[in-house]
Amino acid sequence: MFSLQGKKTAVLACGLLFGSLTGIAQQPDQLWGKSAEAGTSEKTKWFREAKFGLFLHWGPYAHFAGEIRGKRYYGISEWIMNRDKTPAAEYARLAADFNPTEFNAEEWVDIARAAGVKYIVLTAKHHDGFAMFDSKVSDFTIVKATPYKKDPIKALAAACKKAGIKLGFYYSQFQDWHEPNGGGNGWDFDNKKKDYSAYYRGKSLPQITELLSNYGDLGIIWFDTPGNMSKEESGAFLEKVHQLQPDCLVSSRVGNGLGDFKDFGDGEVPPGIVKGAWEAIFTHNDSWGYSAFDQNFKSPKEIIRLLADVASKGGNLMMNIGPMGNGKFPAQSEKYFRTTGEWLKQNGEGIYQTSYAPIPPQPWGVMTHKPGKLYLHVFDRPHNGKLLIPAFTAKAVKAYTLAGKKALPVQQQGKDVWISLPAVLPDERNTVITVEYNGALEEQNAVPMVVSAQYERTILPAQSAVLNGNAQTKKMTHSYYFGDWKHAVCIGNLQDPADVISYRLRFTDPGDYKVYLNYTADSTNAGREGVLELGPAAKEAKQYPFQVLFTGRHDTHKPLLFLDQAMAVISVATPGEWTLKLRPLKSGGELFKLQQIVVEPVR
Ligand code: FHN
Repeated sequence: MFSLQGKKTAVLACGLLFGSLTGIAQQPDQLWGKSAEAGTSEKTKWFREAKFGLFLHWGPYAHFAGEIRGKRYYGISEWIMNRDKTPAAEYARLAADFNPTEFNAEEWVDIARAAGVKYIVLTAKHHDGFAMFDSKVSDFTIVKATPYKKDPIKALAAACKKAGIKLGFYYSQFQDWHEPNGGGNGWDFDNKKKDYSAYYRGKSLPQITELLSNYGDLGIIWFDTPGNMSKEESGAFLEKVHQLQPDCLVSSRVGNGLGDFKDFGDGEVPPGIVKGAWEAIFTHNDSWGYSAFDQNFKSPKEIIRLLADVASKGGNLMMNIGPMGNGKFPAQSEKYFRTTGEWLKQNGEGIYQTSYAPIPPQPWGVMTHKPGKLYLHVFDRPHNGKLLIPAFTAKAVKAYTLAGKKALPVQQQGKDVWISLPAVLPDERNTVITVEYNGALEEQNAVPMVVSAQYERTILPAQSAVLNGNAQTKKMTHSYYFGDWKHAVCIGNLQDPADVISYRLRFTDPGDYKVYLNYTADSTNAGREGVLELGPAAKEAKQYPFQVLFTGRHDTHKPLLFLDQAMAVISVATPGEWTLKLRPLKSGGELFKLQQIVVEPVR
């Protein structure tokens, strides 16, 4: 039976979210929803083109800001009631102090518009059961249970309509810690006695009806944590939304493989291209709701690069802000989102309405694509200023910086396109270069990975390896405090000498390179021996045996430590193709969990 207690809850919620996603690297053509067209239907067009959304987690937890009943809780702040096991009646008493007198919907939408987001999703009801809108079916609402007395969602809907920004509502359809029959609160209410269907009939479905009836046209209903809902129950929510507003999209977290678009795990970017309508969801710091103790705000550079990375894989980035209890955005959120928007004003053409890159990521950055135009998102300038695009099957015509339209010299030799960069990148966060081409730019997957002395290091990620035998990619999910999930794609299951992983490398510069394995290993792995084999493709490889070191035990609720262990120094005499292979030396337990291989030029 479903039981949600403290930390376990988050694991379970996450398990539900992540369970169906294992092996995503092997599912590039994944579609979702009720029909095969769901991920690519006309209905999702606006969403697929939007690329950047704003998530807002706002409720009484913003007023508590990580501290309740004299106790501080680090980690995601919207879970404070659950972590504290605050009795529902007492939480309601404390929530009565939530009075966001400084909330101004026009100001929020002004920031959203300046940030360049195309849609906003606000928590209408989170797991604490508190409705941030005027609901007739519950008294636990901002209108009836706080001195604020107004409906902020009404104001937000009006401001979004005026600004032409799509509005969506987050709604926790299963977890409701305020209600005896809602999911999640086992500290007040006996889980065994719960009648979930009474809850759906009495509160969730009627509130969904209110949201879809009273706030104009909605872009999205963003369901979350479906718990142990049956397929019929998830389907009833989906149908209710589609019946009331046929164009409104439903998130995949309605459960049971349903929904109009796919959401990946919190803080997760899929390792490669994913086709169809999907979203990566991140929060600006590490908490969704406002926490006074969380200062880990992503810089504009981090947001801009993340946005480009997600777009290069074909998806949207929905980035969250946790407004404060008084109704204002944290100062850093407002500032860094506005700065991101300034970058988008100049470079939005390379983000909005683009599709995934036909060419894999390069040491200098990632790419997005429109017919006839390839957008290079350059994060790192090669030291010699010569940027290489390999596997370019079309004819490059011209190249220029998207911001300022400064022409750049282009040379093409077969499928290699070389672009000469200015001495200093105009935008060190992400300089976008447009390459216009004639002909067809074909999707390329099996391209050797460029390794060059022109960068400080080249990363060979787990997801780019060719796997043999039992080798498998695995997602290692972990958190720091609580619910602030991080994910590392790793290669595991290397148990036997036949479990080999390999990479094709293309060295563009001669010289010496140091090779590091970046892995995590527990006591069952430590002491195992492996061998790295490296050599020019046409010649016999040299072997570099190694022994695995202990780095720590994997615990979902603790930081996961990865070690960079130097394994080999190689001398590359002439540019050309090399092969890298890695395997256990003998049969036995798993070698380690390998996150990436790092190749660093020796200076
Ligand atoms: O439990 C929630 C969490 O509080 C937050 O709302 C996130 C946002 O995606 N969703 C759930 C956990 O995945």
